[in-house]
Parts: sequence; C-alpha cells; structure tokens
Amino acid sequence: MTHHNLFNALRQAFPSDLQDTAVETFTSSGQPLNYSWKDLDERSAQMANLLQGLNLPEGSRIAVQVEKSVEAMLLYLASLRAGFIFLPLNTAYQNAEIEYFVQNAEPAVFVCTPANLARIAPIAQQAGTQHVLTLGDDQSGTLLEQAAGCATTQTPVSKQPDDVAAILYTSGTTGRSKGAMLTHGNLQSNAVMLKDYWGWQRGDVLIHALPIFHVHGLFVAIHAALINGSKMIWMAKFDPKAVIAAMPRATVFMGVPTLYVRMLAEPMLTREQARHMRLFIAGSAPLLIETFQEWQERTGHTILERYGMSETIMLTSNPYAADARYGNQTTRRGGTVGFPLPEVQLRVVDDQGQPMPAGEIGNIQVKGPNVFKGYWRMPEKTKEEFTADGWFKTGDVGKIDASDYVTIVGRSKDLIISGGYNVYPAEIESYINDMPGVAESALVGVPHPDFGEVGVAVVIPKPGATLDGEQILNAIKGQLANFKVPKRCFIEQELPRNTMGKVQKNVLRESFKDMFSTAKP
Ligand code: MLC
Ligand code: AMP
Repeated sequence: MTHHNLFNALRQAFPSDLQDTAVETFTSSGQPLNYSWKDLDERSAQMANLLQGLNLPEGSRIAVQVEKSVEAMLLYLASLRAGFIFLPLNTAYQNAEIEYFVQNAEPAVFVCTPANLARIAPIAQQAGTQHVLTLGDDQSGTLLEQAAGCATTQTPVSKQPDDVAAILYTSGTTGRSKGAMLTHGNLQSNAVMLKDYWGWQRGDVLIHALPIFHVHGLFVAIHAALINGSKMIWMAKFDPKAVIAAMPRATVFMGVPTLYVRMLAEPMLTREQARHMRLFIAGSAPLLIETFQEWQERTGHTILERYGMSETIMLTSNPYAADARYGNQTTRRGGTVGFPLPEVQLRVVDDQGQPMPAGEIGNIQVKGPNVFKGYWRMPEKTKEEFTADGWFKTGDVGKIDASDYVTIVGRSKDLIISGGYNVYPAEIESYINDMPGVAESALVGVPHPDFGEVGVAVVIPKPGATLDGEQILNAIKGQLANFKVPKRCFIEQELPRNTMGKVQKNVLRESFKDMFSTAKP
C-alpha cells in the first residue's frame, strides 16, 4: 500500500546523526534547552503511541489550545504519525469561540493548558469529547505524564494523499467559522515546493518566532525546517531583540509584517547583525513598501514576500533565484507577492469569471495540489467557494502585470488583517448588535503603524438609549479573542449609506484613515 503519511517525508529528511541539535530553545524560566533529532523522533513517537492507545475512531480530531512549546509541535507530529486530524486553536480564543469549534468539530481529544483545564473540560465534555489532556509550556501536564510510559518507537499510520491531516478554522464573512480540511498531500506538496523554491540548503537554521496555530508558523515554517533537516531556534514569543540577537547564528526568518516593523524600531538591527542571514520571508498580510525599503537599507537584505491562505497554504512567492518559468527574473519586487508557485495555477477574473488582461484588477482564483479538500461538514459552503470548473475563489482582489508578478490590491471579502490575524467584521458587529441599546454597528479596518490595520467600530444607539464606547469595548474583552477587540469605538447617530441603503464602509475608512498615523509601534 502506498504510504503517504506526511510525517514520513519529514522524518526521512532528519540528518543521519540523530544526536545533532534539532531545536534550540529556552525553558519558560529562561534556561537553555536543546532537543536532538532523536528527541523529536522518540518523543513524538511516545505521544503517537499514547493517542493510538486511546482506541479512537479513524479520522478523530485532536483539538489543541496550548501555549507555544516544542512539545506542542511534537504533539502535531504525533497526530500525523497516529493518523488523526490535528485541530490547532488560537490561544486567544475565549469560551464562546471554543464552544463553537468543539461543537462543530467534535474532537475525540482536547489538549489544553493546565491553567485552562477547569474552564475547557466542561465545554469539551459537553460536545462529547472523551479525553481532555493538559500540556503546559513548562513540560507539565497529563499529556507528557502519560506519554512518558509509552514506547519510543512507532510506525506512522499509512495514509493516502487525500486523507485529512489538519483542520484550520477560518472565519466566514457571513455565518460562523469554517474548518478548512488540509490533506497529507496538500501539506507535503507545499512543503516540497517551498524547500526547492526558497533554495533551502544544508546548514540552514530557521528562527521560529511565530505562533503555531496558523498556517504560517505551523506549516510553512515547521515543515520547511524539518523537510530540510534544518535546526530551529525556537522562540515561544516574538521579541524583536531576541530575534535580532539570534541572527548571527541563523540563516532564515519568517514573519508577518508587524514583526519586521517592530525589528526596524530596534537600533541593534544593523547590516552587520544580519550578515549571516540568507533569507527574510514575509507574508500573511500586506508588507508596506516603506517597510520593504527600510529593511533593505538597514540590513542589505531584500525581503521575499509571499502570499497564502488557510485553505491553500502557500500560493505565490517572489523569486529566491532565477525563475525559468518567468524569463529567469530574479527581482523580489516590493508591493507584489511574486509568481504562482510551481504547480499552482492562479488567474484573475471578472465577476462573470472571464480572465482579465495583464494589469487589470479582478478576483484571484487558484488551483493546485495545495488547495484544500473542502470545509468540514459544510458541503454547500465548499461548493460556493469553487467555480464549476474547480477553481477556488480566494476572496482576494488583485492583478497580474505584464512580467507575471501578482499584486494583491484588496479583498472582496469583508476582512480586516491585523498583525497577521484575521478579524471578520460581521462577527464583531453581530456581537455588538446584540448588546442592550444598540441599533446597529459597523467595523472597519484602519491603517495602523504596528499592526498594519486595526478595527474601529461605529455604533448607533436605539432611540432614547445612551451608549458608551469604552463600555462596549470592555464588554467585548474577555468574550472574544483579544485581537478581535476594536481599538476604538465611536457612538454616532447614523451610518453613512448609499442610495441602495448599503452601509458605505469606504466612507468610514476614509474618515478614520489618519487616526493612528502618529502612533508609534
Ligand atoms: C495582539 N493584539 C493585537 C494583535 N496581537 N491586536 C490586533 N492585532 C493583533 N495581531 C492586542 C493584544 O491583545 C493587546 O491588547 C494589544 O494588542 C497589544 O498587544 P502586544 O503585546 O503588542 O501583542 P503581542 O503579544 O506582541 O502580539 C503581536 C504579534 C502577534 C504581532 C506578535 O499578533 C502575532 O504573533 N501575530 C502573528 C499572527 C500570525 O502568525 N499570522 C499568520 C496567519 S496564517 P490589550 O488590550 O490586551 O492591551 C495566514 C496565511 C499566510 O495568514 O499567508 O501566512
Ligand atoms: P488566513 O485566512 O488567515 O489564512 O488569511 C489569508 C489571507 O491573508 C489571504 O486571503 C490574503 O487576504 C491575506 N494575505 C496572505 N499573505 C498576504 C500578502 N503577502 N499580502 C497581502 N495579503 C496577504
């Protein structure tokens, strides 16, 4: 039987000397801590054996909401090895958000932090989850206690390329979040493509400073390092000084634009400090041309910007080296996201699905081995997001210029991307609209020097009601993930509308556009 478990592809790339260091990190109390390749193999095997020993049905979901740690990464590898479906959850999600995810995904196992156990266990059990385990960022918790007694070898479960390996929830413009099902084949093809396209070499060392519950930190970064047998310098939280300090020992860094903005604010970022680095990669949100240029001036490096999504992993990339498919062009052009990756097809079409001429703006649609299998238990939504001839509608608006570079100019989906996290206005508006005294509300994205874009809310009271913006924000805090809380809230008498009665969000965006222009990161 063909054996397509993604873990095998990653494991095959481990260096022959398994005693070499695979991950360099610090304990939560600040002590240096190294993991060898042998550690990664044996400890993920123990966790896989633990999961397999639970006798879960095939295709069971393993929901995980824990702080970033090497063990959390090993749990992902264990889920692959044991053949289950990994379901990572942002640590910022609060009860209502978690309730929805567990009721929708019905995970057989939920791994949470020891501190959250009392809060999460009843929510998970209510949804039928049989096993709630804990994992702290200091190697505490029942997961590791139980895994310690398990064998250190394990044969990865045989998988087909079309078998689901992970579900990533992405919010919808209307309605609730949808779980994008990514297969072993999706993840493996993208990892192999990126290893080649970004010129991964022997001796590369990745600085990993992103969260590991989204595509960027979990798949793009971890797979790239593992499938190249490369060491990671692992940081539980992004700290600009720590990343800059690690540069002389590393070669590759990946970050959302906010991370680059924050590093540029550090005087210790110099050409000399970045000399050992081979490649800086940015994505998940638009990289401002100012950031791109300032980085070039300060470090001598040209950031390589790429474009991706939860549903597709990576789609396009600026060239690392000469790309023979596109006239051997090598320029990394700021403001663009480069070329479709090998095997990825990308087209720009009008609202009727007709291809647009070069340079004309339209809807971006994609096809390829990286495109997800569908939304978990939502066949209708899945159907809506694909054209009849199988192209996935990204919801992004862009153009392809005469030299084949793709530029994203906006989004047809009403979405705010704040510091690399997605905020769907419809979710926040419906939350605010349910508050007493609120007639209606609108949330718009406003430029912000640190987060790129942040949400600003405008709320209209019911006749006779008195509302307070600060109170509304306080009411949202603790109920929704912190990055979804609008940075400001204004009480107005009415929302601007066009003749059709539709709220003119562009008018609101225009009136707020300079609101944060003087704020310092
Ligand atoms: C934190 N806050 C945010 C925020 N992050 N607000 C808006 N947007 C964000 N992204 C809130 C905090 O709750 C806090 O509120 C206040 O802002 C200041 O917080 P901070 O201390 O400055 O935040 P910090 O913990 O440093 O986090 C910032 C960050 C983080 C940039 C490091 O947001 C981050 O790791 N972003 C990366 C996201 C990512 O990995 N995206 C990839 C998605 S994959 P208060 O009220 O508590 O003071 C994808 C596909 C692809 O998109 O193409 O890759
Ligand atoms: P997510 O659903 O969290 O995976 O976010 C995916 C969205 O992030 C895409 O649809 C784009 O709108 C946006 N995105 C990712 N990379 C870039 C980029 N380099 N430039 C602009 N937008 C990006």
